[in-house]
Amino acid sequence: MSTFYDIFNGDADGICALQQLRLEEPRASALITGVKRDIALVERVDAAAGDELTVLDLSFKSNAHAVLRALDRGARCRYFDHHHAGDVPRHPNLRTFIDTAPDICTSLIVDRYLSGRRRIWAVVAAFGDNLVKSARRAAELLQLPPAQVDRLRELGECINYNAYGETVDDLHYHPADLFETLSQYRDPQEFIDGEPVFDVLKNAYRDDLCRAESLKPEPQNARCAVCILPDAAWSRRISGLFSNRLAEEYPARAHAVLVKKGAGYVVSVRAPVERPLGADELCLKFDSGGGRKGAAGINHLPESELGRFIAEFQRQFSSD
Ligand SMILES: [Mn+2]
Repeated sequence: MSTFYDIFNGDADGICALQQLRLEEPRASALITGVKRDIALVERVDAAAGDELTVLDLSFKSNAHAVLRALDRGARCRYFDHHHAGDVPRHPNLRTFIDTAPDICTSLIVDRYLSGRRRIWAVVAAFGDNLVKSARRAAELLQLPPAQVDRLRELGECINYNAYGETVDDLHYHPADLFETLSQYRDPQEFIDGEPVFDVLKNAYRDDLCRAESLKPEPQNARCAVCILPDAAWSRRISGLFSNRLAEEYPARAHAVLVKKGAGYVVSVRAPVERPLGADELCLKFDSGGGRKGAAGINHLPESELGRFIAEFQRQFSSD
């Protein structure tokens, strides 16, 4: 007997994309998902001939090897995504729907695939992926009243928030469980109005953010701020969203958010929004550092390197 596998990112975009598909094509399937940063998920599937894999919101590049292995064994695969894909091979059993345009998320790709039949979930997802303009454009096509659009935004942000953490133990809900709960609702408004899980996420998101905001950034001037969060699940859940908030609130300032981990820190650096340069340059000065010009990180900064990091951070962003 063949098995259906739904393999999806645990964030709002992955979950809502699957919601759209399964409302249109209901089927019992094995759910393979994880925290947002777990993107090599296809390798967890032990596919056999006749199995069907649906992959959502996971970079093809990070899963190419596992997809090819499944295809070699005689499985079929449908692949929807918006991240950098690398080389996508041609194979009679592989259908890909990949669009890396910056204003597109996976749920909007699925929306196209379904000719807009479950578009309201794509609105939720696009807000979750912080594609505010795209979300509003999709909402306009549905002629939704502004107050409802605001609620869909909050829902998208809460589902997205739930996916942040180092492992699923940090999360409030395993993304597979969250999908199962969501899948009982055809209309997101009913989930918002009647589902206790939504209130849990909304309150937890607010609490985590309050905790982070109560910690004063440490060495600070007009150009840069460092914030150190403790070794705790709430820190790991909120650090990314907290960094985004700081960046939006202080667009002229660079931010480093450090989360304590064992004998060191996990570091994320955001260059000033107004001048998104140099974050990669800074992080590459440290072992396990890397990233892009505007946003970069260091996987493990030993405690003994903290002083050097702060000095380099200030040097990077304090000069003209
Ligand atoms: Mn996405």
